[in-house]
Amino acid sequence: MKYYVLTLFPEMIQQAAGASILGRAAKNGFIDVETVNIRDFSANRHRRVDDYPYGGGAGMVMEAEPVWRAVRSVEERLGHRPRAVYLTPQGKVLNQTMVEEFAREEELILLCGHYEGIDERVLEETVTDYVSIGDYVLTGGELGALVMIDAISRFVPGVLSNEESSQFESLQDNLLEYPHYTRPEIWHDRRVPEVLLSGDHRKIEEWRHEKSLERTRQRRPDLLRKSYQVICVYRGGEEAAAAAGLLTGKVTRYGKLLDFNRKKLRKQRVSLGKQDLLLLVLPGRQEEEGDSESFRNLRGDESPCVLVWLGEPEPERKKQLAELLEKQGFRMLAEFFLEKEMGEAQAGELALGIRRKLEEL
Ligand code: 6GU
Repeated sequence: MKYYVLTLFPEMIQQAAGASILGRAAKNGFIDVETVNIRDFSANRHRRVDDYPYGGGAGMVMEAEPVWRAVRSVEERLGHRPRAVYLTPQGKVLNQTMVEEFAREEELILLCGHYEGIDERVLEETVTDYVSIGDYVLTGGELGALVMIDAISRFVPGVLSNEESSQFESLQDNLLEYPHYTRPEIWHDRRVPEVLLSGDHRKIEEWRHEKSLERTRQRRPDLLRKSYQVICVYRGGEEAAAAAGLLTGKVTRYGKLLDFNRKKLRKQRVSLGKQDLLLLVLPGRQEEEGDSESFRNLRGDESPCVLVWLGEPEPERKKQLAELLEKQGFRMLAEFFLEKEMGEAQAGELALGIRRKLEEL
């Protein structure tokens, strides 16, 4: 990832981006943070880049021309126009899904304003994204740019070691992380929870999920409305089972996989709630048993539903299944069509697409 940070305070960026994990990542060539000093593009012999606001009022406004020239200098060197983010409290508040989406770019321009802001006209001509890092006001965009660089770089391959990277991200499920413990077993008369010493991995995972939910309820109840338990229902051969497992693991830490090749499962009622997401993975080629028969016992309560087809189904079948699911209480969020074999990268991309859809709810 290559970042171009347009700023009046390049030292501030270079200092922070040169240390710790970001510094190591830059040294090893996984990221590159280049600062572009907007003052170098001043049209003024005093290197001034700000002026009084039309209409009066307090403070100064950054002029359009130096900012425009600075952006153009990057675009001309690259030969294309990368996404250009303006850091501002008026932007969309940064979250993990946005971070992962930005991480898919090759280059990013991060434009830092100062004073009261930047002349609106150059923003209209150059900026593709407006990003805030929270609902408070900073003296400039630099800390916002650094927050973005830090959060995005964690998703650039090679930046984190295996030790540092967590396969499952806190916040991936819009849940807070469960509590952690290390030795000693007793400290200040406080014991490590018994279950963590049991060696029973299923029980441990269950306990952690419980604790995550409890903690989120206590500390960030606002997140729970955006948190979904993923129930992945699949039918079909090995490709379907593999795709379902891979995809579910990328969308959520705490998913449930239901193998609907098993007749017993198809016969019993499976009910989903409002905070459950149905992820239905199906081969495009029809099974002997029709969809209406296979899925008639699936019930939703306005539950969101994502269909993943492995291979293109008949249009008529697609329509009928969508109708059936809506009738049984599901809201169709999205439909995806894949080749038979799903790879890591494709699963990751699809998982991000699904989480983005969930966030739009
Ligand atoms: Cl990204 N910039 C500034 N100047 N203030 C902010 C911000 C960014 N995010 C929250 N407040």
